[in-house]
Amino acid sequence: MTAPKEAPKTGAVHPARVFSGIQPTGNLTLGNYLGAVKRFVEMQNSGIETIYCMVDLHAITTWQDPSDLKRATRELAAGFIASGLDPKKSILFNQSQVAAHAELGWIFNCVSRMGWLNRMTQFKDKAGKNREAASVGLFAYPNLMAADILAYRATHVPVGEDQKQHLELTRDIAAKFNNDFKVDFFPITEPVIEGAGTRVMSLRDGTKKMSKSDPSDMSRINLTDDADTIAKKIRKAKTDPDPLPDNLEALEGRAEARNLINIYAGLSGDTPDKVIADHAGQQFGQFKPELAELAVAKLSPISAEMARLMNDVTEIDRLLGDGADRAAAIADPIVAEVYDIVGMVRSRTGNRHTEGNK
Ligand code: AQP
Repeated sequence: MTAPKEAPKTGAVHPARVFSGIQPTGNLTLGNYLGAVKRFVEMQNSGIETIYCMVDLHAITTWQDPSDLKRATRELAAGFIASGLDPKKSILFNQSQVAAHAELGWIFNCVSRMGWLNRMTQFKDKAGKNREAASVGLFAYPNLMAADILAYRATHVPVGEDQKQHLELTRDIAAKFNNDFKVDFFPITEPVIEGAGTRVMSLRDGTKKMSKSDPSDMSRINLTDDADTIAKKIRKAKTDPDPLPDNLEALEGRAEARNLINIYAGLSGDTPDKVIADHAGQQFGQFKPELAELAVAKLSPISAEMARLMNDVTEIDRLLGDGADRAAAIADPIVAEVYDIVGMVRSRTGNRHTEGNK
């Protein structure tokens, strides 16, 4: 992609800054990798300022065992670095170490509207039938996500297709804040949803997104899977008996087949059009081993590097602490200004937000 130079217009010019996050709720999946992490790396390498976060405060909107959460956070950091994120080029940290996220999240709880949150399909999906038992945090999740992004006045957010609605809400919150307080403070953030991997589907059901928390491990490829497991999951992936056609239109109604073509394209860097043209006429018995070989070639070095990094969690914690210091240095003054705009008196000696007081 070409590096964006500045944010979409709000009046004020905001320099381009990229923010995105992933929940440490289990193993990174191929969906997270193709839809998000691979894009994170491309944006980092295009020279824009990039900030990437393990959103542990988001993770606890559904139950997480505390020791599993710590391990998953460190493993996610290892997955980021093994996939090509460089802690010297990007700011990498876990959300709870930077208080500005929770602080701005509260402000946005007071800006955002119940009616807006009621329309969020992710809440409906995740809360299921028993909405009364869902945490308040799960309902307010998109407000905290808006805070994650806007605490850095980030202008561009690379995500998978499933996060589009939440990003629209982030734009609505930014616009309402600017309007309510008669300021031109927050940029109207641009989602970056590009490429073949923006919606990777379950290997067991081509109409459901591949997800870390799917009860079936066979539904997803984890970045920690070994070569045999990856090959087995692809071999057993649900498909249909027909051969591959020579164009994408002819895959209409064949969700599982379309998903495997997209995965191949995401991993190879080719377009789905080229992948289908190259494999036209093949049965899945032929196509699946080729896909498995490609997936193992791309993912095995990542899983090996993750395992190596996980041997030294002290170093991972050090990197996260360093990233959090750098993140706080950007976010704290922004949240200080927000508090001032909103009308909070900040007079405590040593208060990290006092500088923003006018
Ligand atoms: N299947 C997917 N295809 C493309 N992109 C995906 N992403 C997630 N699944 C797919 C993208 O990964 C980023 C991080 O997602 P997240 O962990 O914050 O939450 P999620 O979207 O809810 O991901 P999961 O895997 O489904 O997690 P759980 O199971 O914990 O809810 C986002 O950019 C997302 O678009």
